Amino acid sequence: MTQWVSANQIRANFSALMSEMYQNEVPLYGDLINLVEDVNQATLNQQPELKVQLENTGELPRLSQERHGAIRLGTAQELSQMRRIFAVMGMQPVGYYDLVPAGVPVHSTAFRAVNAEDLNQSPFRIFTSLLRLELIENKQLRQVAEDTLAKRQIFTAGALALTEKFEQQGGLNQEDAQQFVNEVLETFRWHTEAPVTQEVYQSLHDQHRLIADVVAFKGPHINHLTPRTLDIDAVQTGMQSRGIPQKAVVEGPPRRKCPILLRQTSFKALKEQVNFSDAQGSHTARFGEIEQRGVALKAKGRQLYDELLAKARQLLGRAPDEDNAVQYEQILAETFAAFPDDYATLANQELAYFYYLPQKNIDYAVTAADLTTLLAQGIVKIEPIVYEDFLPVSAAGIFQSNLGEDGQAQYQSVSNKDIFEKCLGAKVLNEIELYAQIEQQSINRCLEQLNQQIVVKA
Ligand code: OOG
Ligand code: NI
Repeated sequence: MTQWVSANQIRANFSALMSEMYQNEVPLYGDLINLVEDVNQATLNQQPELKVQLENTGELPRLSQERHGAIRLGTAQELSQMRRIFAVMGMQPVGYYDLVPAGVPVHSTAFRAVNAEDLNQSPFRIFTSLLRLELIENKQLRQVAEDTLAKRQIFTAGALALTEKFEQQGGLNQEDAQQFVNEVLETFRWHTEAPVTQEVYQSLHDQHRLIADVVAFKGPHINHLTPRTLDIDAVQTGMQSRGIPQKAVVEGPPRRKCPILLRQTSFKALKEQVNFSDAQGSHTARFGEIEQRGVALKAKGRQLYDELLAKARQLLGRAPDEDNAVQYEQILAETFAAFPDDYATLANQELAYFYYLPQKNIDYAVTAADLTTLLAQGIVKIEPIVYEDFLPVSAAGIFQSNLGEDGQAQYQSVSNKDIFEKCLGAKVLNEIELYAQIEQQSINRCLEQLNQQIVVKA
Protein backbone atom coordinates (compact mmCIF):
# COMPACT_ATOMS: atom_id res chain seq x y z
CA MET A 1 0.00 0.00 0.00
CA THR A 2 1.19 3.51 -0.75
CA GLN A 3 2.44 5.50 2.18
CA TRP A 4 0.85 8.95 2.31
CA VAL A 5 2.91 11.82 3.69
CA SER A 6 1.18 13.25 6.77
CA ALA A 7 -0.54 16.64 6.52
CA ASN A 8 1.67 17.83 9.39
CA GLN A 9 4.78 16.98 7.41
CA ILE A 10 3.51 18.72 4.28
CA ARG A 11 2.63 21.81 6.32
CA ALA A 12 6.02 21.85 8.06
CA ASN A 13 7.84 21.50 4.72
CA PHE A 14 5.77 24.25 3.20
CA SER A 15 6.35 26.55 6.16
CA ALA A 16 10.12 26.05 5.94
CA LEU A 17 10.15 26.73 2.18
CA MET A 18 8.06 29.84 2.60
CA SER A 19 10.35 31.17 5.33
CA GLU A 20 13.40 30.63 3.14
CA MET A 21 11.75 32.38 0.20
CA TYR A 22 10.65 35.34 2.30
CA GLN A 23 14.08 35.79 3.87
CA ASN A 24 15.53 35.95 0.36
CA GLU A 25 12.87 38.35 -0.84
CA VAL A 26 12.90 40.57 2.27
CA PRO A 27 16.36 40.39 3.91
CA LEU A 28 15.24 42.59 6.81
CA TYR A 29 12.95 39.73 7.81
CA GLY A 30 16.05 37.56 8.29
CA ASP A 31 17.45 40.21 10.65
CA LEU A 32 14.18 40.12 12.57
CA ILE A 33 14.37 36.32 12.95
CA ASN A 34 17.89 36.62 14.36
CA LEU A 35 16.73 39.22 16.87
CA VAL A 36 13.78 37.05 17.94
CA GLU A 37 16.02 34.03 18.43
CA ASP A 38 18.42 36.05 20.60
CA VAL A 39 15.55 37.40 22.72
CA ASN A 40 13.92 33.96 23.11
CA GLN A 41 17.18 32.39 24.20
CA ALA A 42 17.82 35.14 26.74
CA THR A 43 14.26 34.89 28.08
CA LEU A 44 14.46 31.11 28.53
CA ASN A 45 17.75 31.53 30.39
CA GLN A 46 16.25 34.17 32.68
CA GLN A 47 12.97 32.35 33.29
CA PRO A 48 13.56 28.63 33.84
CA GLU A 49 9.91 28.26 35.00
CA LEU A 50 8.73 29.46 31.59
CA LYS A 51 10.93 26.84 29.97
CA VAL A 52 9.31 24.12 32.10
CA GLN A 53 5.84 25.41 31.20
CA LEU A 54 6.62 25.28 27.47
CA GLU A 55 8.05 21.79 27.88
CA ASN A 56 4.89 20.63 29.67
CA THR A 57 2.61 21.92 26.92
CA GLY A 58 4.80 20.64 24.07
CA GLU A 59 5.45 24.14 22.73
CA LEU A 60 9.22 24.32 23.24
CA PRO A 61 10.28 22.47 20.04
CA ARG A 62 7.90 24.51 17.88
CA LEU A 63 9.11 27.85 19.20
CA SER A 64 11.69 28.52 16.50
CA GLN A 65 9.35 27.50 13.66
CA GLU A 66 7.23 30.09 11.83
CA ARG A 67 3.98 31.03 13.44
CA HIS A 68 1.92 32.78 10.81
CA GLY A 69 1.79 34.66 7.53
CA ALA A 70 -0.90 36.62 5.69
CA ILE A 71 -2.32 36.91 2.19
CA ARG A 72 -5.12 38.92 0.58
CA LEU A 73 -7.27 37.39 -2.13
CA GLY A 74 -9.44 38.99 -4.80
CA THR A 75 -12.26 36.59 -5.65
CA ALA A 76 -14.51 33.93 -4.18
CA GLN A 77 -12.99 31.36 -6.51
CA GLU A 78 -9.48 32.15 -5.27
CA LEU A 79 -10.66 31.76 -1.69
CA SER A 80 -12.38 28.42 -2.20
CA GLN A 81 -9.42 27.01 -4.15
CA MET A 82 -7.08 28.23 -1.41
CA ARG A 83 -9.23 26.37 1.13
CA ARG A 84 -8.82 23.11 -0.79
CA ILE A 85 -5.06 23.61 -1.07
CA PHE A 86 -4.66 24.36 2.64
CA ALA A 87 -6.71 21.25 3.44
CA VAL A 88 -3.90 19.16 1.90
CA MET A 89 -1.64 20.66 4.57
CA GLY A 90 -4.10 19.97 7.39
CA MET A 91 -5.18 23.60 7.68
CA GLN A 92 -8.86 24.41 8.31
CA PRO A 93 -10.55 27.82 8.23
CA VAL A 94 -10.96 28.95 11.86
CA GLY A 95 -12.82 32.10 12.92
CA TYR A 96 -14.36 35.01 11.04
CA TYR A 97 -12.85 38.49 11.22
CA ASP A 98 -14.63 41.52 9.83
CA LEU A 99 -12.16 44.35 9.27
CA VAL A 100 -14.65 46.70 7.62
CA PRO A 101 -15.69 48.50 10.84
CA ALA A 102 -12.00 49.32 11.32
CA GLY A 103 -11.80 50.86 7.85
CA VAL A 104 -10.12 48.00 5.97
CA PRO A 105 -12.26 46.65 3.07
CA VAL A 106 -11.76 42.92 3.72
CA HIS A 107 -13.10 40.05 5.76
CA SER A 108 -10.93 37.17 6.82
CA THR A 109 -10.34 33.79 8.38
CA ALA A 110 -7.23 31.97 9.62
CA PHE A 111 -6.25 28.64 8.11
CA ARG A 112 -4.57 26.46 10.72
CA ALA A 113 -4.26 23.03 12.25
CA VAL A 114 -6.89 22.56 14.93
CA ASN A 115 -5.65 20.13 17.54
CA ALA A 116 -2.82 20.58 20.02
CA GLU A 117 -0.59 17.73 18.79
CA ASP A 118 -0.82 18.90 15.19
CA LEU A 119 -0.16 22.51 16.16
CA ASN A 120 2.88 21.43 18.11
CA GLN A 121 4.22 19.58 15.09
CA SER A 122 3.76 22.63 12.90
CA PRO A 123 2.07 25.80 14.17
CA PHE A 124 2.10 27.41 10.72
CA ARG A 125 -1.07 29.31 9.82
CA ILE A 126 -2.19 31.86 7.26
CA PHE A 127 -4.42 34.84 7.99
CA THR A 128 -6.40 35.00 4.75
CA SER A 129 -8.40 38.04 3.71
CA LEU A 130 -10.90 38.45 0.91
CA LEU A 131 -11.20 41.86 -0.68
CA ARG A 132 -14.71 43.33 -0.67
CA LEU A 133 -14.83 44.80 -4.13
CA GLU A 134 -18.46 45.82 -3.66
CA LEU A 135 -17.15 48.58 -1.40
CA ILE A 136 -15.52 50.41 -4.34
CA GLU A 137 -18.00 53.21 -4.96
CA ASN A 138 -16.81 54.17 -8.42
CA LYS A 139 -18.65 51.74 -10.75
CA GLN A 140 -16.20 52.04 -13.59
CA LEU A 141 -13.23 51.36 -11.36
CA ARG A 142 -15.00 48.43 -9.77
CA GLN A 143 -15.50 46.97 -13.24
CA VAL A 144 -11.80 47.43 -14.06
CA ALA A 145 -10.91 45.66 -10.82
CA GLU A 146 -13.32 42.80 -11.48
CA ASP A 147 -12.08 42.33 -15.05
CA THR A 148 -8.44 42.39 -13.97
CA LEU A 149 -9.05 39.80 -11.27
CA ALA A 150 -11.11 37.60 -13.60
CA LYS A 151 -8.12 37.34 -15.92
CA ARG A 152 -5.61 36.10 -13.38
CA GLN A 153 -4.90 32.53 -12.30
CA ILE A 154 -3.00 32.55 -9.01
CA PHE A 155 -2.41 28.78 -8.82
CA THR A 156 -0.16 26.69 -11.04
CA ALA A 157 -1.79 23.90 -13.03
CA GLY A 158 0.36 21.46 -11.04
CA ALA A 159 -0.89 22.75 -7.67
CA LEU A 160 -4.51 22.34 -8.75
CA ALA A 161 -3.93 18.89 -10.26
CA LEU A 162 -2.18 17.61 -7.12
CA THR A 163 -4.94 19.01 -4.93
CA GLU A 164 -7.48 17.06 -6.95
CA LYS A 165 -5.30 13.97 -6.74
CA PHE A 166 -5.17 14.38 -2.96
CA GLU A 167 -8.95 14.70 -2.79
CA GLN A 168 -9.45 11.55 -4.88
CA GLN A 169 -6.80 9.38 -3.23
CA GLY A 170 -7.04 10.71 0.31
CA GLY A 171 -3.32 11.50 0.41
CA LEU A 172 -0.12 12.26 -1.50
CA ASN A 173 3.00 10.12 -1.77
CA GLN A 174 6.49 11.49 -1.07
CA GLU A 175 7.18 12.63 -4.60
CA ASP A 176 3.78 14.27 -5.11
CA ALA A 177 3.94 15.95 -1.69
CA GLN A 178 7.32 17.46 -2.56
CA GLN A 179 6.06 18.72 -5.89
CA PHE A 180 2.90 20.02 -4.25
CA VAL A 181 4.75 22.32 -1.83
CA ASN A 182 6.99 23.61 -4.61
CA GLU A 183 4.01 24.37 -6.83
CA VAL A 184 1.97 26.02 -4.07
CA LEU A 185 4.92 28.22 -3.09
CA GLU A 186 4.63 29.91 -6.51
CA THR A 187 1.28 31.43 -5.52
CA PHE A 188 2.92 33.36 -2.66
CA ARG A 189 5.89 34.70 -4.59
CA TRP A 190 6.50 38.42 -5.14
CA HIS A 191 6.23 39.62 -8.76
CA THR A 192 8.06 42.73 -9.89
CA GLU A 193 6.00 42.71 -13.10
CA ALA A 194 2.47 44.07 -12.60
CA PRO A 195 -0.22 43.41 -15.22
CA VAL A 196 -1.83 46.89 -15.03
CA THR A 197 -0.81 50.37 -16.14
CA GLN A 198 0.53 52.84 -13.64
CA GLU A 199 -2.64 54.87 -14.04
CA VAL A 200 -4.90 51.94 -13.14
CA TYR A 201 -2.64 51.15 -10.18
CA GLN A 202 -2.92 54.76 -9.03
CA SER A 203 -6.70 54.90 -9.23
CA LEU A 204 -7.02 51.60 -7.34
CA HIS A 205 -4.55 52.93 -4.83
CA ASP A 206 -6.54 56.14 -4.42
CA GLN A 207 -9.62 54.07 -3.54
CA HIS A 208 -7.67 52.16 -0.91
CA ARG A 209 -4.06 50.99 -0.88
CA LEU A 210 -5.18 47.52 -0.11
CA ILE A 211 -7.27 47.33 -3.27
CA ALA A 212 -4.18 48.13 -5.34
CA ASP A 213 -2.19 45.56 -3.37
CA VAL A 214 -4.62 42.84 -4.41
CA VAL A 215 -5.87 43.84 -7.85
CA ALA A 216 -2.70 45.23 -9.43
CA PHE A 217 -0.61 42.10 -8.94
CA LYS A 218 -0.37 38.66 -10.50
CA GLY A 219 -0.89 36.85 -7.25
CA PRO A 220 -1.35 37.12 -3.48
CA HIS A 221 2.29 37.63 -2.50
CA ILE A 222 2.85 36.71 1.13
CA ASN A 223 2.78 40.12 2.82
CA HIS A 224 4.41 39.17 6.12
CA LEU A 225 5.63 36.26 8.20
CA THR A 226 5.57 36.29 11.96
CA PRO A 227 7.81 34.43 14.39
CA ARG A 228 6.78 33.99 18.02
CA THR A 229 8.72 35.70 20.76
CA LEU A 230 8.67 35.18 24.50
CA ASP A 231 9.29 38.89 25.18
CA ILE A 232 7.81 41.27 22.65
CA ASP A 233 8.89 44.40 24.53
CA ALA A 234 12.51 43.27 24.28
CA VAL A 235 12.05 42.75 20.53
CA GLN A 236 10.41 46.17 20.16
CA THR A 237 13.42 47.83 21.85
CA GLY A 238 15.83 45.53 20.02
CA MET A 239 14.45 46.57 16.62
CA GLN A 240 15.25 50.16 17.44
CA SER A 241 18.84 49.41 18.39
CA ARG A 242 19.38 47.16 15.34
CA GLY A 243 18.04 49.74 12.90
CA ILE A 244 14.81 47.91 12.02
CA PRO A 245 12.05 50.55 11.61
CA GLN A 246 9.37 49.44 14.07
CA LYS A 247 5.65 50.15 14.32
CA ALA A 248 4.73 52.77 16.96
CA VAL A 249 2.81 50.63 19.45
CA VAL A 250 2.44 46.98 20.38
CA GLU A 251 -1.12 45.83 19.58
CA GLY A 252 -3.19 43.86 22.05
CA PRO A 253 -3.11 43.63 25.84
CA PRO A 254 -0.34 45.27 27.92
CA ARG A 255 2.69 43.47 29.34
CA ARG A 256 1.63 41.11 32.16
CA LYS A 257 3.02 38.37 34.39
CA CYS A 258 0.59 35.89 32.81
CA PRO A 259 0.27 36.77 29.12
CA ILE A 260 -3.23 36.59 27.61
CA LEU A 261 -4.32 36.28 23.96
CA LEU A 262 -1.89 37.91 21.61
CA ARG A 263 0.46 40.89 21.46
CA GLN A 264 1.84 41.96 18.08
CA THR A 265 4.16 44.48 16.53
CA SER A 266 5.90 44.77 13.16
CA PHE A 267 8.54 46.55 11.19
CA LYS A 268 7.13 48.93 8.64
CA ALA A 269 6.51 47.85 5.07
CA LEU A 270 9.23 48.46 2.53
CA LYS A 271 8.95 50.50 -0.67
CA GLU A 272 9.65 48.18 -3.57
CA GLN A 273 10.18 48.71 -7.25
CA VAL A 274 7.40 47.55 -9.59
CA ASN A 275 7.29 47.39 -13.39
CA PHE A 276 3.78 48.34 -14.46
CA SER A 277 2.73 47.44 -17.98
CA ASP A 278 3.71 50.90 -19.20
CA ALA A 279 6.08 52.41 -16.65
CA GLN A 280 8.23 51.87 -13.62
CA GLY A 281 6.88 52.69 -10.16
CA SER A 282 6.82 51.42 -6.62
CA HIS A 283 4.56 49.72 -4.09
CA THR A 284 4.66 49.41 -0.31
CA ALA A 285 3.22 46.24 1.15
CA ARG A 286 5.59 43.70 2.62
CA PHE A 287 6.80 43.69 6.19
CA GLY A 288 7.84 41.52 9.13
CA GLU A 289 5.79 40.98 12.26
CA ILE A 290 6.39 39.56 15.74
CA GLU A 291 3.89 38.01 18.08
CA GLN A 292 3.83 36.98 21.72
CA ARG A 293 1.07 34.55 22.56
CA GLY A 294 -0.63 33.98 25.87
CA VAL A 295 -3.49 31.96 27.30
CA ALA A 296 -6.76 31.59 25.32
CA LEU A 297 -9.69 33.35 26.99
CA LYS A 298 -13.15 31.97 27.71
CA ALA A 299 -16.14 34.05 26.54
CA LYS A 300 -16.23 35.87 29.89
CA GLY A 301 -12.52 36.68 29.73
CA ARG A 302 -12.78 37.80 26.14
CA GLN A 303 -15.62 40.12 26.98
CA LEU A 304 -13.56 41.66 29.75
CA TYR A 305 -10.62 42.04 27.35
CA ASP A 306 -12.78 43.77 24.72
CA GLU A 307 -14.29 46.09 27.34
CA LEU A 308 -10.94 47.10 28.82
CA LEU A 309 -9.36 47.64 25.41
CA ALA A 310 -12.26 49.84 24.29
CA LYS A 311 -12.02 51.78 27.53
CA ALA A 312 -8.27 52.36 27.12
CA ARG A 313 -8.74 53.59 23.57
CA GLN A 314 -11.54 55.85 24.65
CA LEU A 315 -9.36 57.34 27.38
CA LEU A 316 -6.61 57.99 24.84
CA GLY A 317 -9.17 59.77 22.69
CA ARG A 318 -7.74 58.81 19.28
CA ALA A 319 -5.90 56.00 17.53
CA PRO A 320 -2.52 55.15 19.08
CA ASP A 321 0.45 56.43 17.06
CA GLU A 322 4.09 57.64 17.39
CA ASP A 323 3.12 60.77 19.30
CA ASN A 324 0.99 59.19 22.01
CA ALA A 325 2.64 55.76 22.22
CA VAL A 326 4.04 56.24 25.73
CA GLN A 327 0.77 57.63 27.03
CA TYR A 328 -1.17 54.79 25.43
CA GLU A 329 1.04 52.19 27.06
CA GLN A 330 0.45 53.79 30.45
CA ILE A 331 -3.33 54.01 30.02
CA LEU A 332 -3.44 50.40 28.81
CA ALA A 333 -1.49 49.15 31.85
CA GLU A 334 -3.73 51.08 34.25
CA THR A 335 -6.94 49.93 32.58
CA PHE A 336 -5.89 46.28 32.50
CA ALA A 337 -5.13 46.28 36.24
CA ALA A 338 -8.76 45.09 36.43
CA PHE A 339 -7.83 41.82 34.67
CA PRO A 340 -6.60 39.17 37.16
CA ASP A 341 -2.95 38.33 36.56
CA ASP A 342 -2.34 34.90 38.02
CA TYR A 343 -3.18 31.60 36.39
CA ALA A 344 -5.10 30.12 39.34
CA THR A 345 -7.51 33.07 39.43
CA LEU A 346 -7.88 33.02 35.66
CA ALA A 347 -8.85 29.35 35.92
CA ASN A 348 -11.07 29.57 38.98
CA GLN A 349 -13.00 32.60 37.70
CA GLU A 350 -13.58 30.87 34.35
CA LEU A 351 -11.67 33.55 32.47
CA ALA A 352 -9.20 31.36 30.55
CA TYR A 353 -8.58 27.85 29.20
CA PHE A 354 -6.06 25.50 30.81
CA TYR A 355 -4.60 22.03 30.62
CA TYR A 356 -5.12 20.08 33.87
CA LEU A 357 -2.29 17.74 34.88
CA PRO A 358 -2.36 15.29 37.83
CA GLN A 359 0.63 15.68 40.18
CA LYS A 360 0.04 13.22 43.05
CA ASN A 361 -1.79 9.98 43.87
CA ILE A 362 -4.99 10.20 45.92
CA ASP A 363 -7.12 7.50 47.56
CA TYR A 364 -10.61 8.94 47.01
CA ALA A 365 -12.77 9.46 43.93
CA VAL A 366 -12.94 12.95 42.41
CA THR A 367 -15.08 14.82 39.86
CA ALA A 368 -14.83 18.06 37.91
CA ALA A 369 -16.46 19.86 40.85
CA ASP A 370 -13.30 19.18 42.90
CA LEU A 371 -10.87 20.83 40.48
CA THR A 372 -10.51 24.12 42.35
CA THR A 373 -9.72 22.26 45.58
CA LEU A 374 -7.36 19.83 43.85
CA LEU A 375 -5.58 22.79 42.32
CA ALA A 376 -5.24 24.58 45.67
CA GLN A 377 -3.88 21.37 47.23
CA GLY A 378 -1.29 20.90 44.51
CA ILE A 379 -2.78 17.55 43.46
CA VAL A 380 -3.53 19.00 40.06
CA LYS A 381 -1.47 21.54 38.17
CA ILE A 382 -2.60 23.83 35.34
CA GLU A 383 -0.74 25.06 32.26
CA PRO A 384 -2.16 27.68 29.87
CA ILE A 385 -3.71 26.63 26.56
CA VAL A 386 -2.12 29.04 24.12
CA TYR A 387 -4.31 31.32 22.00
CA GLU A 388 -3.82 30.28 18.37
CA ASP A 389 -6.05 32.85 16.67
CA PHE A 390 -6.15 36.56 15.91
CA LEU A 391 -7.76 39.78 17.16
CA PRO A 392 -9.71 42.04 14.82
CA VAL A 393 -8.69 45.35 16.42
CA SER A 394 -5.03 44.31 16.41
CA ALA A 395 -5.25 43.01 12.84
CA ALA A 396 -6.68 46.36 11.72
CA GLY A 397 -3.79 48.11 13.49
CA ILE A 398 -1.30 45.87 11.67
CA PHE A 399 -2.98 46.50 8.32
CA GLN A 400 -3.05 50.24 8.90
CA SER A 401 0.50 50.73 10.02
CA ASN A 402 1.58 49.03 6.82
CA LEU A 403 -0.77 50.88 4.53
CA GLY A 404 0.39 54.36 5.45
CA GLU A 405 -1.57 57.42 6.52
CA ASP A 406 -4.44 56.85 4.12
CA GLY A 407 -5.02 53.31 5.32
CA GLN A 408 -8.27 54.05 7.08
CA ALA A 409 -11.61 54.61 5.39
CA GLN A 410 -15.26 54.72 6.43
CA TYR A 411 -17.58 52.14 4.98
CA GLN A 412 -21.29 51.60 5.30
CA SER A 413 -21.58 47.87 5.46
CA VAL A 414 -22.81 45.10 7.65
CA SER A 415 -20.60 42.26 8.77
CA ASN A 416 -21.28 39.26 6.63
CA LYS A 417 -20.06 35.93 7.73
CA ASP A 418 -22.62 34.16 5.54
CA ILE A 419 -21.34 35.78 2.37
CA PHE A 420 -17.78 34.94 3.40
CA GLU A 421 -18.64 31.29 3.98
CA LYS A 422 -20.42 31.13 0.65
CA CYS A 423 -17.27 32.43 -1.09
CA LEU A 424 -15.15 30.02 0.93
CA GLY A 425 -17.38 27.09 0.05
CA ALA A 426 -17.41 25.92 3.68
CA LYS A 427 -18.24 27.03 7.21
CA VAL A 428 -15.50 28.47 9.37
CA LEU A 429 -14.83 26.63 12.62
CA ASN A 430 -15.62 28.32 15.90
CA GLU A 431 -12.34 28.89 17.76
CA ILE A 432 -13.97 29.07 21.20
CA GLU A 433 -15.41 25.58 20.72
CA LEU A 434 -11.97 24.29 19.80
CA TYR A 435 -10.38 25.58 23.01
CA ALA A 436 -13.30 24.29 25.07
CA GLN A 437 -12.81 20.82 23.58
CA ILE A 438 -9.08 20.81 24.29
CA GLU A 439 -9.70 21.84 27.91
CA GLN A 440 -12.50 19.30 28.37
CA GLN A 441 -10.35 16.46 27.03
CA SER A 442 -7.56 17.46 29.36
CA ILE A 443 -9.92 17.55 32.38
CA ASN A 444 -11.37 14.14 31.48
CA ARG A 445 -7.92 12.61 31.14
CA CYS A 446 -6.75 14.18 34.40
CA LEU A 447 -9.74 12.91 36.41
CA GLU A 448 -9.48 9.49 34.81
CA GLN A 449 -5.84 9.22 35.82
CA LEU A 450 -6.53 10.32 39.40
CA ASN A 451 -9.45 7.91 39.76
CA GLN A 452 -7.58 5.04 38.11
CA GLN A 453 -4.86 5.19 40.74
CA ILE A 454 -7.44 4.38 43.42
CA VAL A 455 -8.62 1.27 41.62
CA VAL A 456 -5.07 0.03 41.24
CA LYS A 457 -4.39 0.57 44.95
CA ALA A 458 -7.59 -1.11 46.16
C1 OOG B 1 -3.23 40.79 7.70
C2 OOG B 1 -3.14 41.55 8.98
C3 OOG B 1 -3.60 40.70 10.16
C4 OOG B 1 -2.40 39.73 12.15
O1 OOG B 1 -1.38 39.18 12.59
O2 OOG B 1 -3.28 40.21 12.89
C5 OOG B 1 -2.53 39.83 10.70
C6 OOG B 1 -2.70 41.52 6.51
O3 OOG B 1 -2.01 42.54 6.66
O4 OOG B 1 -2.98 41.02 5.40
O5 OOG B 1 -1.76 39.20 10.04
NI1 NI C 1 0.05 38.93 11.13
